[in-house]
Amino acid sequence: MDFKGSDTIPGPRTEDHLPHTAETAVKIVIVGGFGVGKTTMVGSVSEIRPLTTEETMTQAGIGVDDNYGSDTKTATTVAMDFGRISITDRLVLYLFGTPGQERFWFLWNGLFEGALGAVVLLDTRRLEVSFDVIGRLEEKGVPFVIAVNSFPDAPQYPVEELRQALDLAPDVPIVACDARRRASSRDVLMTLLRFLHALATTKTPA
Ligand SMILES: Nc1nc2c(ncn2[C@@H]2O[C@H](COP(=O)(O)OP(=O)(O)O)[C@@H](O)[C@H]2O)c(=O)[nH]1
Ligand SMILES: [Mg+2]
Repeated sequence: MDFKGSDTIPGPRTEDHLPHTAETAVKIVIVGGFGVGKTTMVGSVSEIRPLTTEETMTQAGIGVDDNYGSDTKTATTVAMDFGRISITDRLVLYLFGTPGQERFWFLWNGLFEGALGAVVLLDTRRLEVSFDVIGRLEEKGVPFVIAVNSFPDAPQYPVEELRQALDLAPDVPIVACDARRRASSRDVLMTLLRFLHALATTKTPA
């Protein structure tokens, strides 16, 4: 696969059908703690109307779901988000947003089945909500990139400080993003694809 031709990315599609030229479908998971922007990212970047399973937070979720910094959030994803984006006419990404809450971790095994890579969304006001998620990905051997979401009052750390705080390998890409913007979300996915491409290239014996 060659992702260098990213300047030829087609504009947003509105139709639901795949181009007949689509040859490669890649599964990508979007993960992170509660309220970091997973549903927002899948929604902003998807060319099909995203499937989202949201449920109004009930009394039962109070004290269980850590919703610090997301006081205005009244719905939480209980199953997952699903979307699709065509990178080129030939390459299609299927996006699976997965719940960060610990009580939904039983879903993770199936969700990582066949996943080529992951995006970990980060809210720098609550770094700790993504620690476990990152540990899980490392355990499962799923390559990932870190996307730091631009929440207005979130502290800004130098990249290397973040890398240290999250105990990340030196090659894991860390990028800033605004999950509400399609172009920004797509940039994150392109960063992941380039990273996967680089990994595949270095792992293949010459
Ligand atoms: N300022 C800002 N707000 C965001 C961004 N991404 C998501 N949000 C907001 O954060 C809240 C939680 O986002 P959501 O996608 O539901 O989080 P999820 O629990 O990870 O699915 C929503 O009110 C979003 O509008 C971002 O990049 N910047
Ligand atoms: Mg959600």
